[in-house]
Amino acid sequence: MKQGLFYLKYSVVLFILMCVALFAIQTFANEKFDSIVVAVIDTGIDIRHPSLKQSIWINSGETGLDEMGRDKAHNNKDDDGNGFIDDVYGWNFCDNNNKLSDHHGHGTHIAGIINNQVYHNINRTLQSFNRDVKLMVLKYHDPKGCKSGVIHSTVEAIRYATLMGAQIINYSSGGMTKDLAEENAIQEASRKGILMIAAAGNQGRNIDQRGYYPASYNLKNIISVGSLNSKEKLSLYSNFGRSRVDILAVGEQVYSSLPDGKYGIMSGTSQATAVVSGQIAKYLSERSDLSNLTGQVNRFLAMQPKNNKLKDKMKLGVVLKVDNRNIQSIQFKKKRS
Ligand SMILES: [Ca+2]
Ligand SMILES: [Ca+2]
Repeated sequence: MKQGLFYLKYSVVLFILMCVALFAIQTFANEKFDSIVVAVIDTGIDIRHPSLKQSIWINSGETGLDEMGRDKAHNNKDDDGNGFIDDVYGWNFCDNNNKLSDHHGHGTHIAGIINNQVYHNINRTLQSFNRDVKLMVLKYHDPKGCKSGVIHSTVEAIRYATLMGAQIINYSSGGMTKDLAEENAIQEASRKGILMIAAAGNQGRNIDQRGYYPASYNLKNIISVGSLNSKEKLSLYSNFGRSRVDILAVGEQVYSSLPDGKYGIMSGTSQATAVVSGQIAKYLSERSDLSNLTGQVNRFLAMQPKNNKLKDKMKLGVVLKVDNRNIQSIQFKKKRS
């Protein structure tokens, strides 16, 4: 009888423990972590592109209804007091408004590559965390012309990304001009733990000898990216440098989205940069703790396969391998370079 009572008690305790464990697993699985936000400083993005529209960042301070019942997104008011009126998806620093159309194609292509790394490589397990990756649209350049200069727009865009809490800034551009305001803005982003993934440039030269900015600023949050072809050889156009280029990734003949719902191929260190941003965003989306982003990303970079033939071309001796498709080379004509 006593033994029977013991087993009954034992079973009840076991049952309770199992319920607690199941509840914990369920809670863990359903927990929604904050999104990883990648600020794409570029020529704008086609935010209605079928492959991108689900991934565009939304400023929650500019959505919903205001006290007069108007939609905050279109009420011509700075509802969140960040200094920008109706900045729902980002900001156009080229013309200082909220119109984000991409008249070049470069920004939409870059956004698609980042998005592809995240959503085409999904392999979620119970250990994975439930984070989205969102793209903040920051337009700094337009082939039709801008009211603001390229560097000024870039600096303002970096400050916006820092203010609005992006974790990663993708900057698929650059030039020979060093700029103190730009360096300070990236340093401020670094103090907030924000990473800056920047293109090493497309002049086919050694940037250890003469810099390419922002890739070449000596700041710990910058990851500068050169380009490889599908055979894991340095692209002819890619800049390189044992101390100033951190990593190489496939940047040739990359297939991605283009404005008006189209798709196409472009090549450049711009594309390689987007591959790295996307891969890092994916890695961070699977982490529960986002403190010390630089440390986490260094661990991620150390995990990448080595290629000794390329060790004179970059600092970290690592290569990110991704799928590469199709043929064609379109170089982005950058005003800065
Ligand atoms: Ca605002
Ligand atoms: Ca508003």
